[in-house]
Amino acid sequence: MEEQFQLIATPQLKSQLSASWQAPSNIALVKYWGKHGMQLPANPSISFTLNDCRTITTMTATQSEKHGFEVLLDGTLKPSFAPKIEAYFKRIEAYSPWIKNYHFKIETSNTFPHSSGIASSASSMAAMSSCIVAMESDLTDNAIDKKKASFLARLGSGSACRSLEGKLVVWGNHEDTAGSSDLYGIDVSEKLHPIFQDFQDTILLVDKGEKTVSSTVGHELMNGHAFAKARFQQAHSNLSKIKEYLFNGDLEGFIKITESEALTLHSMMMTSHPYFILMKPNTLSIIEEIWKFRSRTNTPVCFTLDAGANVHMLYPAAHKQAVEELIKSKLAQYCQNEHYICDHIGNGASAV
Ligand code: 2P0
Repeated sequence: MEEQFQLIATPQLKSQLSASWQAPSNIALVKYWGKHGMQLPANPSISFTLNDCRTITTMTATQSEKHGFEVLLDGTLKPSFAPKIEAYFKRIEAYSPWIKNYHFKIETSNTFPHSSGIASSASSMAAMSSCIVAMESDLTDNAIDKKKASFLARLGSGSACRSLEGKLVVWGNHEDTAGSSDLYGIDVSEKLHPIFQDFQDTILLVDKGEKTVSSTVGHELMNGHAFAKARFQQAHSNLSKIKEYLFNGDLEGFIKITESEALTLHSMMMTSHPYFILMKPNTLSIIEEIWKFRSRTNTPVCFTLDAGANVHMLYPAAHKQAVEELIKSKLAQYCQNEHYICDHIGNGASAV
């Protein structure tokens, strides 16, 4: 299967190549937590593609005897990014061997604050993979292959493969999802009900610091986890259910699965060995306020969590004002410096 992404003939090299792409972050509804082999997910996941939280990357490749790269964030050299990018280049080299003949300058910037607790790995790996695929298309004269961009992004960071397309993406083999694959994300937004098309994601920044446990370690702790088998099965059935709700416009069903998935993700962390907690007291205070508000006003707003303390509030655009009032009056006080980011569903990666 992987072979389909291997470049067969060595293309005629050009002395210089360049590409500029942007890619957004995404928020999982059914969570990826656990992996095996070369970045293969233990269970399928589904996510909304975001719009405003993006990474913009320009890559310039100069033909060289020696492969290498330098990476700049907002114009400043970032040697600390090197190990992750080095590992990425090593993994993708089998599929795009021409990269070995170039030195890369990687210039990147994020639209969201660097230290916001929002992971930039999904958007940055998706943006970088888009650049690689765009340069490859320049070399081979083939059309830009977004599926390959998703495949390469996965090798950089699993969830990144869901950031190429909008608005709703499934990653991982799933019986009920035609065309689904462990190797790349697929766009399933064609049937997305209108009520979800303009969904908002307001990210309440409870903790902007570095996480105490990385996602990579968290994934590893699912190996041998006492509840792993049941959890992976549950993700398959939750994915079938949530797709049905997303396609037929069932907000109530959507809320149930989304919130349960967030709490299940964190309960896996709390029951792994070693165990850990990424939620903060303010995370729970916000969740309680959202539940109180929903039962008082019937507003279809729910929460989800990433691997961190921040809370993502999901709701239809029609309820923007009511939710904004709730945030200002009750929730902002639980955020670091009262900071939150307003985002919404978007369309994935594109050239800039
Ligand atoms: C997700 N997360 O589905 C889940 C839910 C966080 C919580 O995928 O090791 O950065 O690079 O493949 O993709 C975060 O893990 O992990 C993640 P790697 P990744 O979005």
